[in-house]
Formats: sequence, structure tokens, C-alpha cells
Amino acid sequence: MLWRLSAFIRRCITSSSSRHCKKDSLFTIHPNVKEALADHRPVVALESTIITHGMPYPLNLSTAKEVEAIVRAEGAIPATIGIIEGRIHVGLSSDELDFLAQSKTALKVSRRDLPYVISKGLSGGTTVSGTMIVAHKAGIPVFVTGGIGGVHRDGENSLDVSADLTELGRTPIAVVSAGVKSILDIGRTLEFLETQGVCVATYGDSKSFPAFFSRQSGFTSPYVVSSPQEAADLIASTLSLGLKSGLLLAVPIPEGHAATGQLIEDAIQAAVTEASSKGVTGRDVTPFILQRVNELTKGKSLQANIGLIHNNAKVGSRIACALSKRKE
Ligand code: PSU
Ligand code: MN
Repeated sequence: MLWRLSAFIRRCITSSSSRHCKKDSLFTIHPNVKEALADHRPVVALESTIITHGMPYPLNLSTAKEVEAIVRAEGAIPATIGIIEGRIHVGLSSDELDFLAQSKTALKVSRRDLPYVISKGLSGGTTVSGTMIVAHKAGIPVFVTGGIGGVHRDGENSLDVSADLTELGRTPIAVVSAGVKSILDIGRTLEFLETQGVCVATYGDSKSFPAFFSRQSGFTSPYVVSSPQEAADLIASTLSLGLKSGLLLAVPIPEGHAATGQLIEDAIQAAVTEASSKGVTGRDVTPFILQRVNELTKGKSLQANIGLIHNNAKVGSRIACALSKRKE
């Protein structure tokens, strides 16, 4: 079945008519993305849970559009991935972005949710794990996001470990993120990534592993890559070795946006405590905490979030461009 889906995607990409994929497969590949893939031009995958569950409207929509514009300005093609009425879209039109940004019913779609959402004809924002699966089937090796999920605090008891981590262990996609939020247990997250065989590198000049809102987490990355070329070389080795595991490229938040660190740290502490006292569990934990931190910081965390996503989009696009040159 999986093999057949990949074959469908390949046919969608290579076929000159999009009718075939629209009618017969689960995927709709945007014409711009399809052309870029067929011409071996750089494409950057983007997730959509950040739109449906990570940020409030209308900042979710404006941020999604800004990120796409940054990718284009860097010479790559953006492919925002999401699910609309049971169809998986690789590349969304402006109207489709708007639909997901305003939807009150879109689900948060990780690996385990994909079969249900598709079989019921529902809509959803794909998480890092959901987006990785689709990007891989579409042949897009570079994916940019803000932050990935991880081992939650107290995860050693609750076993609340994001499916993003196991996906990184089994799908060969390079995920460009600003590291792991301190709403999570960063040390255990890095341990788990090691167990899963995920190659983790900080992008920049220091081994310090970034904690989303701050440039340091107190933990180090095993590796550092200092340029788009070096990052592209790392991705290329993963692919040529035929490893099934992914890479995590952690880009520290730009200096100017990291200033509100302590304020945000305090809000995170309060929000984590509140989530557990209110009995919030499972898929609702991350969106609950993100929303509470935004409220408690009066929008400052959201501004920092947007700043780092813009930066990740720039870095990720440069990496995708370097990788595509390498393959020529
Ligand atoms: N972290 C953020 N913003 C987000 C997410 C994480 O700062 O929007 C989203 C991503 O889509 C990620 C998902 O894949 O939350 C992880 O959810 P969970 O912790 O339930 O696995
Ligand atoms: Mn979870």
C-alpha cells in the first residue's frame, strides 16, 4: 500500500496532466511544486499545525504567507502541507491557507491521525511527524518549522513523547527548527533522539543546542554545521547512505528576538503547572501551553515565535538551494 502511494506521487510529479492525481490519489500537488520537483529545483516543505493549532488567527495566516514569501525570495518553492476534506495537499493556494487558518474543526494530524482524517474526509493541520511523512512521499528532503515536539516534562512517568521524535527516527527528512521549547524536557528529548538514531546538529558557530526562545538550553548538540553547504553535505550523506532516519538542524533564535527570554520562561513554568492542574493531556497539551504562554506574555512569545520562524525559513531555503545545486 505504501509503495503504491509513493508510486502515485511519482506519477503526479512526472505526469503532465494533474487530472490523474486529483481524481485517483489522495494527494493534490500544487502545480508550482510539481514543476519544481520535476525540474529538480529546490522545494521547502512547511507544516500546518502551526497554522491550525500553534497561533491565533489572523497572525497564523500572515505568518504562513510571510514564510512562503521568504522561501520564494531565497530562490526555493514553498510547499505548505495540509489536509483539506480528506485530500493531502502538497502546496496550498492562498484560499486554502485561509481556510485552514480560520477553520474551527481542523484536526491536529500526526502519523496516527492520518488514516482517520483521510477516511472521514476531514481537514487538518499536519504536525512535524505528519508533514515529514508527506514530504518524504513527495520527494522533498528539507522541511522548515518553528519548534518540534519532544519528551514532555514528567514524560518519564506520563510517557508523553511526541510522535515527531519517532518520525525523525524513521523518515529521512531534514527538519530545520529552532530546537526544542523549554515547555519540554530538553535533556530527555536529546537522549531519545540519540536512541532513535537522529543526527542532530546546531546551525551556526556554537555547539549549544537552542531552546526555541533562547539561544542556549544548557545542553549541547553532538555536531555543528556552519553553512548551507555543510548542512547540505550532511543531508546528502544521509540520503546516499540510504539511512531511513532523519536529521534535526537546530537554528538558534536571532539575537534581537531572544531578549524576552526570562519573561517567557516564567510564563512557561506557570502554563505547564496550569496544564497539569487542569488535567490537560495528550494532543491538547502543546496547543494549550502555547496559547497560555502567549496570553501570559501579552503576545511577546508570539512575536519571538514569528521572528524565529522567519529566520528558519531563510536558513532552510538556503540549505535546500545548496542541496539542489549539489545534486546537479
Ligand atoms: N511547537 C511549537 N509550535 C507548534 C508545535 C510545536 O512551538 O505549533 C506543533 C508542531 O506541529 C509539532 C506539534 O509537530 O506541535 C507537536 O505536538 P505534540 O507535542 O502533541 O507531539
Ligand atoms: Mn503528546
